[in-house]
Amino acid sequence: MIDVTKIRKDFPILKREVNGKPLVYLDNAATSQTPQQVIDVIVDYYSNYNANIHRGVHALSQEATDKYEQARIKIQKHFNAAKSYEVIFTSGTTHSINIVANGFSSLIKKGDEIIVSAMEHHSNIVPWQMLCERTGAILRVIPMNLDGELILSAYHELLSDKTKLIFCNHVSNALGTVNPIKEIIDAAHKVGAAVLIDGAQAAPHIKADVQALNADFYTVSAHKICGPTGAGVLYGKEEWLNKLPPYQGGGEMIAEVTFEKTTYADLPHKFEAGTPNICGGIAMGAGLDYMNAIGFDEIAAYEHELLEYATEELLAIDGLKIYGIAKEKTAVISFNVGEIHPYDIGSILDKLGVAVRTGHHCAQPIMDFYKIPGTVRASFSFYNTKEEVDVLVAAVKKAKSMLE
Ligand code: C6P
Repeated sequence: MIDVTKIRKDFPILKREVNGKPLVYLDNAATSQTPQQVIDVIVDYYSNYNANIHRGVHALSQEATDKYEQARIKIQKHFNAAKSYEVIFTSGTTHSINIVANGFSSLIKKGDEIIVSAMEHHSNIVPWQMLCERTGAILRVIPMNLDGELILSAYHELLSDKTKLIFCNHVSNALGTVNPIKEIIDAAHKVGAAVLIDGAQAAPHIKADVQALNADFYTVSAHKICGPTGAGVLYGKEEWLNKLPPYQGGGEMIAEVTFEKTTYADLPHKFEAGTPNICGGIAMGAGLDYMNAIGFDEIAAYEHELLEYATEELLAIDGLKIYGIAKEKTAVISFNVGEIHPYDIGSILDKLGVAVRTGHHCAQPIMDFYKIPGTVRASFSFYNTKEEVDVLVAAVKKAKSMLE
């Protein structure tokens, strides 16, 4: 059982007010808040051992290198990667996906097919469209139904020996749908295609096991799992990471450089050119430590309770429609009230201290599918409470009465 009162004391930001009202932070799908334990790790890094890594023989550099590599191992263990060098530090999911999309330029040819799902974030659409433009490959889309679930029979029909790559999020950021990625991966492997799972929205709620899933690539952003912005990882199976060329050239990713020829460093350094976000990587490990100490099963159970409660309370509001009612969902509620523009509701909610995201959520194809300009998205975390749901519901009612 989660002790939410105790947990909330770990998050200094939750004590602040916004527009004279206590902050009710329900924009966790955009970025999670940071517990003091992670803030302390960041302060400790800059106060005590800030140095460049893998380069110096001096004590600070050694210490920073050790902590950074320990964080890599923590992340490896959390996602059950077989090898620590299958975990590549990046600046986040967008960077991770672009490493793979660019790498596949040399492995994809004209007429090959790439499949994405209809409910992807732009980060998991645009890099593949760019890859198709470069190579002449064809992009196919797994359709979804009105409940916000992928139509798997259509996916199976799309698969053929032309299919080379599949891209699908584990959890949709705009709808909260948990996709059946194991089935998607297994079917892709039967036709010899590789699969990248965008885990950005799953990582805060589900402890993914990349070996059990048999994912070829899995991407994560630190800032959604109690860590800092500008950090994240790309997990890739060793065989795939060895096949892909480096994404960026520069320091630290080389074995040997001459003007005639450069050879590349082994994994993971081949994909980690330049000075990385050292503190960010270490703090990402601390964020996972914090969440693991609470327990992912406990987090999922508690957030499910919040989801059920909030869904019931919001649906009691006349004219409120929820987009995304999949059987498997994380605690994300995307909604509109009558014809009121989501931005107008979001602005009034903000005046009442309630932080939600409004708009297309970087997933315009989903909004086009529902023929709406956007939604109001309330996304919950393990530090939210039922009392905060009540504040949200009262605020939506007030917004409705003012705008209708
Ligand atoms: N979604 C949201 O409000 P970055 O920005 O690289 O850390 O993550 C991009 C990204 C990729 N995939 C999914 C499924 C995502 O949800 C996100 C980020 C945030 O929904 C900010 S746009």
